[in-house]
Amino acid sequence: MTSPRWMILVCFSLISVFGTGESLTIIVPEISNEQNSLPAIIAQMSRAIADLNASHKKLLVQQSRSGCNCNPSSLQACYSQRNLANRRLSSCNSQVRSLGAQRSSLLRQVSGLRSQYAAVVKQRDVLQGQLNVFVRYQNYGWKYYRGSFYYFSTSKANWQASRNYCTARGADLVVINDAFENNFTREVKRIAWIGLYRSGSNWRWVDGSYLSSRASYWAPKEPNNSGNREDRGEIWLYNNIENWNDAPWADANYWICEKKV
Ligand SMILES: [Ca+2]
Ligand SMILES: [Ca+2]
Repeated sequence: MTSPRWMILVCFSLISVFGTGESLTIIVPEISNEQNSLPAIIAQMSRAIADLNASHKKLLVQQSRSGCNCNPSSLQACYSQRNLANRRLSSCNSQVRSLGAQRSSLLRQVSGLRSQYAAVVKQRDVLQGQLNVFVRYQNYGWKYYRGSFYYFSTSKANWQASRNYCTARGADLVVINDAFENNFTREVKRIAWIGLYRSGSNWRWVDGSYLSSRASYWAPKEPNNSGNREDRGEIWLYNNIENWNDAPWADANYWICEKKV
C-alpha cells in the first residue's frame, strides 16, 4: 500500500509544480475491510493514475498555450519573466501613486489659482468703478484732492438746496475730516455751506457721523446760535484755521460738494 500512496503524492507534487491553478479531484485508494484484495487495489490505482495522466496532459496543453514549456530551464525562464513582470507592476503601482499625489497637488493649485483669479476680478471691478468715478467727476470739472473730488459753487443757495445740488450728482456737502481738508476748503476764500448741521444738542455731518472735537474748527465764540435760529455750519472766517460759523439754513451761500473715491 505504501507504493501507490507514494506515487500519488509524486503526481500531486508534479501538478503543484506546473501550478496552473486548476483544481483536481483524485480518488486516493484506501485499504478497507471490504477492499483488501490486491486486484481491487490495482484496479483502483489504475483509474487514479489514468485520471492523473489526463490532468497532466491537460496542464501541459495549458502551459503550452501560455507560452511556457515545462522543462526546468523553461520554467526558470517563466519565473524570471514573472518576476520581471511583478517588478514592472510594482514600478507601475509606484508611478500610479506618484501621479495620484501630483494630481492632488495640481488640483489644490488649480483651486488656489481660481481663488486668486476671483480676487483679481473683484479688484479689477473695484478699480474700474473708481476709474469711472474719476472720469465722470473730472468731466464735471471737479477738483481732486486726497481721495475726494470737490465742487466749489459759483452761485448761492440755502443749505438744503445746496445739498440737493450735490446729492443729485452722487455727492454730498463736504465733510471736513482733518486739518488738511479744512485748509483745502477755506482756500476758496468764500463763505460757503459745509455738510454740518445741528441735531438736538449735537453737531453732525451729512455722512451721519458726529462732529469730533479733534477735527473741529469753529471760529472764536462760535457756534453761538445767534437769534436761536442758527442750525447749519459754514466756512466763514476763511483766512483763519478756526473759521466755522453756525448760520440759519435759509441763508444764501456758496457751497462745497465732496465725492469720496
Ligand atoms: Ca471729507
Ligand atoms: Ca453763529
